[in-house]
Amino acid sequence: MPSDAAAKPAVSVLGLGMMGSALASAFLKAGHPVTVWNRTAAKTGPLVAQGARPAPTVADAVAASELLVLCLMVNDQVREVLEPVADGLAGRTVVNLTNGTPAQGRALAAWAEEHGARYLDGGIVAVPQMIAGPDAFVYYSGDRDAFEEYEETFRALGGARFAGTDAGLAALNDFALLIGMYGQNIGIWHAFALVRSAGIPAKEFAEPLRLWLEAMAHSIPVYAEALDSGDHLTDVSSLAVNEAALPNLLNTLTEQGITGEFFAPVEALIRRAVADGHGADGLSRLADVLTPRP
Ligand code: FVH
Repeated sequence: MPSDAAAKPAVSVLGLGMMGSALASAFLKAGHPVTVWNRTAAKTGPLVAQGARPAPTVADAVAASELLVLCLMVNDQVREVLEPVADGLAGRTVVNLTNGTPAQGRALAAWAEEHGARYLDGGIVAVPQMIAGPDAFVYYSGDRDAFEEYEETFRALGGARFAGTDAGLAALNDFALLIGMYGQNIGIWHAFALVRSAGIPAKEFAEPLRLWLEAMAHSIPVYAEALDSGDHLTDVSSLAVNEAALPNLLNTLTEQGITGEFFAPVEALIRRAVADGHGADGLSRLADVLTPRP
């Protein structure tokens, strides 16, 4: 342990699943005194071997550190776990890195503040193996003073991004990234299903797919500029040309025995945008079709 360990804030990590264990381990490696609690106590073992102090009860974990980091499966469990020790939360900072909706984050913030605690909701943009590495980052939202006080501590996990004082914003940003990922992944699964239907090994197709998606990722800032300016006119690929091509894409899928149930709504969205007079615009216009304004 580094010699400045005593100077670093103590952290209690509650919830030692795959992610909670990675968080606790990263805090330990950064030299923080770490106390750990988990419903199934056996999971504290590997962290105790790394230098963590086991807390037999939630109350012990809350008493041990002013900074409490929770990483459970869902937010209902956060409330279940903290409710019995609510009186001990005054003066603590609760950082909830459990997956949940923005509304749940706001409700937990209000509840924690009622009990005299500062609250930060978090969205972890990493898998456990990425924690503390260069590509990991976490969104935080809620109490700005708490974020600023512990920002350096949070950097033990990876990048620390403050999303705003509205406690719901960390979850909202996190889900926006996850939605981008799931959308891209579902395209990838269709692509593999299609080549496999023609007997092409997935391995052979992986490289062209990777190259194409990497090239297309360059569109992200172009889309952002169009969305922020409201000018979606394109010299790349119009909605009209996509409207004409999409039936062929759908027919190719179904002719190869692959369901078109994911792409049919995509075709419908494009058709609606063209019918609304946006045929000359680029694909970024679809964000407006998804969120119709009054
Ligand atoms: N793993 C990942 O890649 C993602 C990356 C992004 C963030 N997510 C979120 O992190 C939360 C925890 O995920 P996890 O991967 O650590 O999940 P598990 O390994 O299944 O651990 C779950 C922990 O929750 C505890 N737990 C479950 N139910 C209760 C309860 N009723 N009371 C108290 N604790 C509970 C469980 O305890 P135990 O089963 O070991 O006793 C684990 O500690 C999650 O929100 C992800 O969406 C991870």
